[in-house]
Amino acid sequence: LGKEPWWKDATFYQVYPASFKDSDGDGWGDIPGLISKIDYLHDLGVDVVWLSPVFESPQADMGYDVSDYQKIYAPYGTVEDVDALVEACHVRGMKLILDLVVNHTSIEHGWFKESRSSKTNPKRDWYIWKPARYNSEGQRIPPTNWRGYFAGPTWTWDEHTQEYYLHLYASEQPDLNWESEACREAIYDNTMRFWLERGVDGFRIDTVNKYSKRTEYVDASITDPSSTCQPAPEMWCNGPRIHEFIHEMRTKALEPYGAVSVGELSNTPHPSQVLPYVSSAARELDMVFEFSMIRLGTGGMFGPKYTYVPFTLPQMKAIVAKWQTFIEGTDGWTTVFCENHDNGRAVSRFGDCSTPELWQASAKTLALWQATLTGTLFLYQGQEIGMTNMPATWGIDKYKDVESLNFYAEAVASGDQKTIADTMHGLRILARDHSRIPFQWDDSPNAGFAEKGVKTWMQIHDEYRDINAAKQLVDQDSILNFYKRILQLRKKYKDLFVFGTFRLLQGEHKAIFSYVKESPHETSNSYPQTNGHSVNGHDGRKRAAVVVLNFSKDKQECLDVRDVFDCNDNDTIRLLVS
Ligand code: TEU
Repeated sequence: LGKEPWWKDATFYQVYPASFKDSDGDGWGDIPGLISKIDYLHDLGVDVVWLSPVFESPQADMGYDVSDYQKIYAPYGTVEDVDALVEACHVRGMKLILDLVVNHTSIEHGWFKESRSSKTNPKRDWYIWKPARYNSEGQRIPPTNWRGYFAGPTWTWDEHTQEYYLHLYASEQPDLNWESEACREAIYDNTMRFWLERGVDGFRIDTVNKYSKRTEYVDASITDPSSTCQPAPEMWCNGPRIHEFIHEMRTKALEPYGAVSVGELSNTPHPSQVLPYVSSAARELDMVFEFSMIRLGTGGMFGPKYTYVPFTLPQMKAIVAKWQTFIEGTDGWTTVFCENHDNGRAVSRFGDCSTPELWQASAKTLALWQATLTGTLFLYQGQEIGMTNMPATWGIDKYKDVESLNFYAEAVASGDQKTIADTMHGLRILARDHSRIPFQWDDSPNAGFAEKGVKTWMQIHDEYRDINAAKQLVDQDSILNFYKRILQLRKKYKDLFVFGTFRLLQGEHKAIFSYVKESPHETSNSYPQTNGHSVNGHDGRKRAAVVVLNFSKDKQECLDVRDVFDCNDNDTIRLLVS
C-alpha cells in the first residue's frame, strides 16, 4: 500500500465531554473523567480521540459557542487538564484532536464585544454587520431573508450601533467575517497554533465550508411562501473564496505542525464539490464528513427537518456506494461514520431494537458495516455498546438541545396539532439529544457516569442496567467485544477494508445490503483458507471480501447480522465470526 498517512487507517472516537464521565460530582462530564477512561478507549482499539468543544463558553450551543479559545470551560477542567489528556494519549500511542469552531464565536467573546462596541472599532469588520432594510409599511426588516439552521432568522438587531449582525446558528453565535485578513490571522494564531504548540495532533473543523459567504447579501428565492425566512445554504456554503481560505488555514496553521484535519461539510451533496476539499494535491483538508447518509429520515435541513421521512434500503445503499466510490482514481480520501453528537443513535435509526436479540444483531451489523467500509473510521461514544435513543416515553422536557427546542417551539407556534405531533415524532428518532445523554458505564446509580445521588445534566437512560460497558466487557458475545474484534480485523485486512475498492451488489434488493471489497493491490500476505491452511499471496490475485448484511424484510430500515466472506475467485472463506 506504499506509505499511506497514519490517519487513513486510524480509528477515531468522538467524545462528547459533557456526557462521557463526571469525576467531580457536578453532574457534568469533565476532562479528568475522560482521562480516567482512556485505557477503556485504548483497549477498544481507538487510535485518536476527537474531543468536542471544551473551551470557555456560555453553552448556548453546548460549547459550539466559544467565548475564549485559550481557556477551558471550568466544569470541564483546565488547560493543564488538556495537557494531561494529550500526555495520556501520547504515552499510549494514541492522539488527540480538538473541535475547531471558527465560523462563529460566542456573543460573549472579547472579539465580538469589541466589534459591537462601535462602528469604528478596529474589530468591527471581524463580524458581519449590515444596516436594516425597511418594508413598504416602513417597518425595519433584516438585511436578507435567510433562514438559519436552528429555525428562525440569521440576523439580530443591535440597538447600540443600529445595525444587524449575521448568525447562521443561534443569535448567541455571531459569524466571524473571514473576508477580514486580520480576523483570519487571529483565528490561525489564537485558536489553532495555541493548541498545536501544546501537542494537540489536529482538529475536527466545524462547519468547514461556510466561511466564505456570498458577499452581495441578497435574498434567497422564496421556497416557503408562508415564512419570512427562506432556506439559503447556497448563500454561505462552498462560497467563492472557501478554497482559498481553507488552503491558507492549511499552509499557515495545520501543515507547519503536521496536524491532521477532518472538516464538517454539510449541504454539499455533489462529489465534484467535495473532492476539491480532500484532494491531497489541493492541500486543503485531509478528509471531510459528508452528511447525505446520516441525514436519511430527516425532512431536509431547513424545512420540516424533524418531520420523519421513511427511507428504503436501496436509497441508503445508493448513498453509501456514491461516497465509497467517489474517490476512486483520485487523490482524495473519505470517512466512515454513522453517528455523532448531532444525530440520533444509529442502532435506533437504522436497526431494530424491538427485542434484545434484534437490538444486539442490529448493533453488530452496524459494526460490521462500518468496519468494512473504505475510508477513515469514526466512532461516536456509546456506539460501541449499542446505546439507543432516549425512551419514546420521554417528553420534550427531557430534550435540552437548542436545535430541538427551537424546531419544537416553531411547531407549537404554528398552532397545528399535526405539525406538533409530527415534530415530536421526528425528534424521537432524529434529535441531537439522543446522542448526548450520559454514557452508560455500569449498572450502578447514574450508570457510573456520575456518583450516586448526583443530579446529572441530562437524564440517564432508563435501560442503563441492561445496556452498559461493564456488562459487555465480561461478555464475549457482546456488542463491545464484537467491536473489539472487528476493529482488529479491519486493521489486519486494511488492504480490503480501509483501502479496498467498493462494489455494491444487488443494489435494488430491499433487504440485503451486500458489497464486494477488493484489495487495490495483489495479495502479498497470507490469509486463512477454508481448508484450514494459510496461503501466501504472490498469486497475482486480488483479495476480495463479500459483506452481506440482512435487513428485515418488513420494515426496510432494519439490520440484522450476517457474515462476511473473504472470497478469492472460487475460494469462499468465512472471514468473520458473526
Ligand atoms: O454542525 C454544523 C452542521 O452541519 C449543522 O448545519 C448541523 O447540520 C445542524 O446543527 C443540524 O444538525 C456543527 C456542530 O456539529 C453542531 O453541533 C453545532 O450546533 C453547529 O455546527 C454550530 O456550531
